Amino acid sequence: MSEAKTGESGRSNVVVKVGMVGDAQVGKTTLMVKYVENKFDEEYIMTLGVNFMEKTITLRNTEITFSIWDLGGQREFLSMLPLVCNDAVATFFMFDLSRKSTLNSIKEWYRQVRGLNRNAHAFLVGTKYDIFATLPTEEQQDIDKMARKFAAAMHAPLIFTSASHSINVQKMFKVVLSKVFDLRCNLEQIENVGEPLLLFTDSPTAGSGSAGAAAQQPGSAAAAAPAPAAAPATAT
Ligand SMILES: Nc1nc2c(ncn2[C@@H]2O[C@H](COP(=O)(O)OP(=O)(O)OP(=O)(O)O)[C@@H](O)[C@H]2O)c(=O)[nH]1
Ligand SMILES: [Mg+2]
Repeated sequence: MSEAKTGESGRSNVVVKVGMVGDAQVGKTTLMVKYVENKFDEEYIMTLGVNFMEKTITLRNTEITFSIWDLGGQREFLSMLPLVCNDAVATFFMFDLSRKSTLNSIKEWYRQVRGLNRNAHAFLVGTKYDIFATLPTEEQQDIDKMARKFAAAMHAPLIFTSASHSINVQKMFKVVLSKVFDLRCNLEQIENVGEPLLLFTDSPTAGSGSAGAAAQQPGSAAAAAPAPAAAPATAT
C-alpha cells in the first residue's frame, strides 16, 4: 500500500510500491536502473534474489516515491516473490519482445502473483523494442497480437519499451500514477502494429485502437498530478 505523510518541505509524500516479475534476462533490472539512474548497461548480471531501488518525483505539491522491487527471474528465487508483490500497488509483468517464450511464461507469473496480491494494478511490459523493431514484419505481428490478447485478459495496460533507446520508460511510470490514483492520463496512446505500443485504456485488443479513449485527451505528455487528498493514506 501507499503511505501518505507530510515531509519537512510541507509537501505530502506518498510511497508507490511497484513489483517487477518475468523470466530471466528479459531486462527487468535494466529497466529499473534506466528509470532510476538513466543508465544502460549491455552486460548481463543475473539478479540473485531481489533488487530494490527508489526514485522520488514531485508532482505539483506531492512527492511520490516509487519503491521498485525486482525479482531475479530464475526459478530458484520464486520463494522470494512475496517480498516483491506483497503490498505492491502495481506489478510489471515483463517479457522480452524478441523471445516469444518469455511472453508465454507470463501466464504462470500472473498466476503466481495473483495468488499473493489480487489488488495490485497489472501492467504487461514488453522489453527490447529496439530488437523487436528489426524482426520480420510477420514475427512482429504475431507477437503484437499475442501481447494484446494477454493484456486484454489481464485487464492490463500494454507497453513496449526499450531501455537502450529510452522508449516509453518514463511514460510507463506516468501510466502507473494514472492507474494507481485513478487520474486522467494525458499521454497519447501508441496503438499501431509495429509501433512501441502504449495502450492504457481498459481493454487493449488486437486492432481495436483507442476504443473507450474518449476520456483520455491527448495533450501534454504527463499524468496529471494527484491532489494530496487523492493519495491513499494507509500506512504499509
Ligand atoms: N538491446 C537491448 N538490450 C537490453 C534491453 N534491456 C535489457 N537488455 C539486455 O538484456 C540483458 C538482460 O538484462 P537484465 O536487466 O539483467 O535482465 P533481468 O530480467 O533483470 O534478468 P534476471 O536478473 O536474471 O531476472 C542485459 O544484457 C541487458 O543489457 C533493451 O531495451 N535493449
Ligand atoms: Mg535482474
